[in-house]
Amino acid sequence: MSMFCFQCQETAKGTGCQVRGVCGKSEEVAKLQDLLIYSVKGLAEVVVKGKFDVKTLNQANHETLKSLFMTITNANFDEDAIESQITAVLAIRDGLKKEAGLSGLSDAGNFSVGDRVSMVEKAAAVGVLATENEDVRSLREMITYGLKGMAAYTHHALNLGKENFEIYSFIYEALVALRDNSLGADELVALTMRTGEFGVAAMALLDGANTSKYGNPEITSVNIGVRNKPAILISGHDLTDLEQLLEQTKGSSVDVYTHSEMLPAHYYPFFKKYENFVGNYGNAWWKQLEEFATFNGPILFTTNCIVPPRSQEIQGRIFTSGAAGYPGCVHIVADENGKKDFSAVIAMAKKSKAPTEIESGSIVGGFAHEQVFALADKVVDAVKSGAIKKFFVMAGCDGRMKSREYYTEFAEKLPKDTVILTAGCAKYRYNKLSLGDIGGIPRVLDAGQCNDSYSLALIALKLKEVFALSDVNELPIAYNIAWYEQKAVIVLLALLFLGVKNIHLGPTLPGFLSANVAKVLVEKFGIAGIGTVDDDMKIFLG
Ligand code: SF4
Ligand code: SF3
Repeated sequence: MSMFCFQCQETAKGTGCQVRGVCGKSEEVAKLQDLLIYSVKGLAEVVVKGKFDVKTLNQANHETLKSLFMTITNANFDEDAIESQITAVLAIRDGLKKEAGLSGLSDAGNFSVGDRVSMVEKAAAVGVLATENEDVRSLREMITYGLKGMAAYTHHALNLGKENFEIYSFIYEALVALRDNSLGADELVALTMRTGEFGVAAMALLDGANTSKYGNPEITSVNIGVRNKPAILISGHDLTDLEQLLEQTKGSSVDVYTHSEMLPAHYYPFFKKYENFVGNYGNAWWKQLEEFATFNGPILFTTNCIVPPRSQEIQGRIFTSGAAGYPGCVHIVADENGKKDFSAVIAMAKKSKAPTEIESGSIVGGFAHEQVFALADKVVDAVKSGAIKKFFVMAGCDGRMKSREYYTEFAEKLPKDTVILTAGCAKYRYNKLSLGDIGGIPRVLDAGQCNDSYSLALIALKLKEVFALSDVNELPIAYNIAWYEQKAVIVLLALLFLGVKNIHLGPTLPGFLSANVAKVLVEKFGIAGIGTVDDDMKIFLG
């Protein structure tokens, strides 16, 4: 076995990628990512043992977030970038260690590496399989993946100048706990719940950061066709990158289209003032190989999900920023004030052909918490009159497995008196179907990106209040969630922390769940997988 990774839904055979990632991650990248995680664990040990006040640790806090984020599935495939990040983390660790005069640290707090070869060698001993007990490994990894998702959302909030130091403290504490051999299954289950608690805090922080800067999402019709001008396609989740790109392209001959998880940017009032912000091109991340070929212009990845490009021509049109990276693609770095210079992207766009149209028409979204609260009377009346019988939360991720056709079929077969609440790129499985509306309320309500699952939780809590229920599980809401990468893990843990039970998770249960840990999730939280659409429909509606 040359590598081991089982952090995403597409992991090989459902158990682990051992030679090369199904995602395209090489053995070397996988190992460097393992070492980066080990390095931040060492940094966390120094922060915790040195009793540092996290409010004084800007560099350590921010680089910890970035490190965790870089290892999320499909975010960063660039060995050089990961190697530099390891070096940076170790330098911060050693500086703090010296400042606190710490000694007696574990290997993670002490180790040093030189060149790439020594890093890869070191990584072999510190990866996922370094934890021998299967159940402890399962819990440790579930928490680690939750931390990665939490770090991603916290990093986006940071880009908007918003921080919550309690989240940083928790991340350090959890990273240290992940190497504490005295902690057994019960303590790790408790830590899993606390991870969910801070997941809610991270999503709330990002929601506040986004809405305070860009306004509350509102019902918006988004064009999915094209117009005849050269253009830039922006993908990923970072709205500050979009803002800067729109500022730098406004009044020019270059249009900007969103792709995949950037679609919900159209719902924010702030971005509507840009005349060249014209629509959404394409679908969820996994269709990018074909869609980038017909887009014709440059593509900017602000975060995951990158699919390794098949041709040099397309690779040459891909730019990355933030935690994203791909070897051979230009990475745009922020200056000390967070400013990014996108002139190379814009210059390339000016020389490109306009996008080729692949579809036409529009899709509607923008049903985040405030917009739904504004419609609350209508929604409550529809529930009371029986016009709406049930809500289905179908948030999460999309992916390339054929078994995900289940979600399209499920959406199509749902009775006409049900409403889908969605967020994340999972929506692309049904957001272009004609599912109609119920008294003017569309049957697919898209709250936004995966982090906007927070909105769906707030909507559930609001309905619980309106109907004066004591338990969120008494609501006519069912959860049929699709997952792929680690942001979905933090969304799931957040929902569990909020007390949501009987979540169905598909298209397959995580490979990182050991049989015993899966049993705990089933018994304690009623977690289930998916079956056939017809069988599940009976379970959900029975
Ligand atoms: Fe495999 Fe997923 Fe890990 Fe990629 S991220 S190596 S596909 S488990
Ligand atoms: Fe999608 Fe990658 Fe998860 Fe933010 S873009 S939801 S998979």
